[in-house]
Amino acid sequence: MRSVRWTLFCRVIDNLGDAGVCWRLAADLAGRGETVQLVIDDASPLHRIAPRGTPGVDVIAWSDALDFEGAEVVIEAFGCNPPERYVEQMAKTIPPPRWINLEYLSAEPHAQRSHALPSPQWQGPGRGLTKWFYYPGFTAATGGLLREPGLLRARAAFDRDAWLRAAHVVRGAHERVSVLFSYAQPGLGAWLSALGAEPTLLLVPQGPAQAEVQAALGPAMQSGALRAQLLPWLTQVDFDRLLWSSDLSVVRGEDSLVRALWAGAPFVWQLYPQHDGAHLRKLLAFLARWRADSPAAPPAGIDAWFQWWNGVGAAPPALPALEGWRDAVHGWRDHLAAQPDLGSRLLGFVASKR
Ligand code: TRH
Repeated sequence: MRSVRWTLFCRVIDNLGDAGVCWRLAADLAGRGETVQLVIDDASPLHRIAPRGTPGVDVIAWSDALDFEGAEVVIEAFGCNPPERYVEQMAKTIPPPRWINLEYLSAEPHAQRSHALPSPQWQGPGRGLTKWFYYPGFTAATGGLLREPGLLRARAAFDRDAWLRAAHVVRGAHERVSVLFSYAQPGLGAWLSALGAEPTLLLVPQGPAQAEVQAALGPAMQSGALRAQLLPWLTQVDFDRLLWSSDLSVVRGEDSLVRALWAGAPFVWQLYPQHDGAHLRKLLAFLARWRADSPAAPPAGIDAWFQWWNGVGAAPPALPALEGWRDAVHGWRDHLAAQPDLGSRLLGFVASKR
């Protein structure tokens, strides 16, 4: 089949997630034989999470003087507004490219309502074009979740101890592994004490949690039966494997959330905090979707645990048993894995708009 030429625009607003999602999508499409140009205004996150790039993806610096060079599909990530001159050139091209606005992942009802809606451009540089809303999501009525072909097979065949050894991590025979990829957490010390009730190796990827863990544990980097190890930058591929190695993870933005789901181990999601509380509405919608769709219900105590990680309540609640938690993650993961992934749905969507 002929490959489609895609141009994907990305602006880095904060953290790693904007670049992380765009890179994952670009690499996923390229892995399926597509040709992708990723136009990004700040490539520094990519130097950390994808330093060697991947065949089929060209990374290009964002410039207002960029020319439209005949891409068949133009994606702007998170309403980032491609340069005016570029959009003007898109509008003058016959046939014009298909233009898609890739939105943030959410389980809230608006994602289902707005997915795949057209936004005809009556004015501005793109006058005459139609921009399509594309909402990732957890149901068949949305754009789905990024899941590269073969990901779950690789997950099932994964050898955790071999990967940990190669990453210079030595796990004690009876230690469980926990991963902490979080924003600030004022109650972190209490959480570390709760985890330290059992032998635990806490692995902390790059981010603000590293300084917090160091401050809470001191130079010994231990609390009870917990010991912590800070990690260097990992490629996105290895970041997945880190989550596959974990018995209990804390993840933060939308991209690591999806990867924690595919990892299939108990996890907590700390959302990017917003002053108007929008993150809590988003969290509740996520928990409700999980409860509705997983054949094994999340155990009692899960909601309180997720809420505590998102600023609700002073002391951390009791840690729910990991077995039931794992079953509930597996149940939802299998339900989600039975649906087509985002890349497949996007290819179908684009083909239907030809
Ligand atoms: O970095 P994030 O906190 O991004 C967030 C979200 O995107 C959110 O929507 C946005 O509003 C906010 O930023 C400003 O978390 P997220 O989405 O999980 O992205 C992290 C990415 O970084 C993910 O692709 C994994 C990658 N990563 C690596 O590949 N290697 C590493 O060593 C680390 C620490 C991260």
